[in-house]
Amino acid sequence: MTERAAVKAALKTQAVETPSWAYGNSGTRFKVFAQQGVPRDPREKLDDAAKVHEFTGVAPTVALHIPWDKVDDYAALARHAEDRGLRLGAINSNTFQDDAYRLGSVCHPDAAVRRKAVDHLLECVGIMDATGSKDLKLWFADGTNYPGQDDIRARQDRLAEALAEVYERLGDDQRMLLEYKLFEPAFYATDVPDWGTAYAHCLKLGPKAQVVVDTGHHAPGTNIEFIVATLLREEKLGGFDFNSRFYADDDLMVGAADPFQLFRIMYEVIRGGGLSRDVAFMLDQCHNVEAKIPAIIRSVMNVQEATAKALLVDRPALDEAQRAGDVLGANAVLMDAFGTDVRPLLREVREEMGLDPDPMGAYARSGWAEKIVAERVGGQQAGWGA
Ligand code: LRH
Ligand code: MN
Repeated sequence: MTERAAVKAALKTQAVETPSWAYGNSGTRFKVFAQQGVPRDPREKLDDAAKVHEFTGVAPTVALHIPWDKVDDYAALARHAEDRGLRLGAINSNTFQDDAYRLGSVCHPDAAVRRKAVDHLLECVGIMDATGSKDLKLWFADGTNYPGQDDIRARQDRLAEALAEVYERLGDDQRMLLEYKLFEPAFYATDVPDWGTAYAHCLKLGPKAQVVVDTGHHAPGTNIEFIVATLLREEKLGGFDFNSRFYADDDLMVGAADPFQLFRIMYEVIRGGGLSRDVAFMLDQCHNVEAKIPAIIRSVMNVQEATAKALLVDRPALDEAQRAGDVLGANAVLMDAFGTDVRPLLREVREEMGLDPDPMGAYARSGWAEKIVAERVGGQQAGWGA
């Protein structure tokens, strides 16, 4: 198989998971701007996600967030997805929106509050049983705002105890993905602030516990691809929450703020064997001012472009230059790949997949945007409900 054919084959099997909450209204503490045609329930979110998959061909699963996507019958929701060529993906817990969680959830000083939080996490595993999902994604807003507010070590003990109870409940083919975040909403100490803390807890728990790298959750200047390379080497990279940012957890379209960083990350994924391993490529974004479905289509295309460029890195030339200590030569090999216009290659891939080579244009021509604005009148638009 020629290199080009191998690259195209890899791109055809790529799978990007889209987040249900990105189809709903979102914003900042200043304003959540409602948009016409936004889904009112999880089924309509899946209907929109099906359009992303229809036009990109590589977005076959949708992550849910509980309780934002709470329904009476999760098996029926899974069937709704299947009827539209989709599967339900990661189940995201939410222990950050109840008044009880002011001082934390699984790390809260009060055992009754910790019990409430763990019961929610166990409920999410029950939902995974019903939807057939295998990933439980855990992000904790837990932390403190002032030195002395609580005992940093005691909170880690509480976290470990909660995670261990949930770990025991996981089925054989299920896993937990622990997501870290440097700060926000906590502004002094976050209980899972960095990859090291997440990794340490996952190591103690066992093979079904892995780390999620949300690209918006690091201090400015962090070399995220180094973290990716290290977690892959440790076989503890469970997945990504892809987005991009200029400043903090901006949750902008992946690849929009820093396409070179996304390329470097995908290069380390490929170098570390992550494309053929059980690494979940999920989007975690908020489309506060832009049209949501086209933004998600564009985001999937950005992941495809970064992946294609990374797959085109001339590895033998790079290995040789690196071994020879040829600094500029080695850097040039990577920059050549990054500088390659892969859009013609991706158009070919889409045509060979029986898709329109221009997903954005195809979506615009589909009339779906006008259809949902006309039909989705009344009812409560979906959002974070914060
Ligand atoms: C936290 C986070 C987490 C989700 C939420 C939607 O910032 O990245 O992954 O639960 O966003
Ligand atoms: Mn995230």
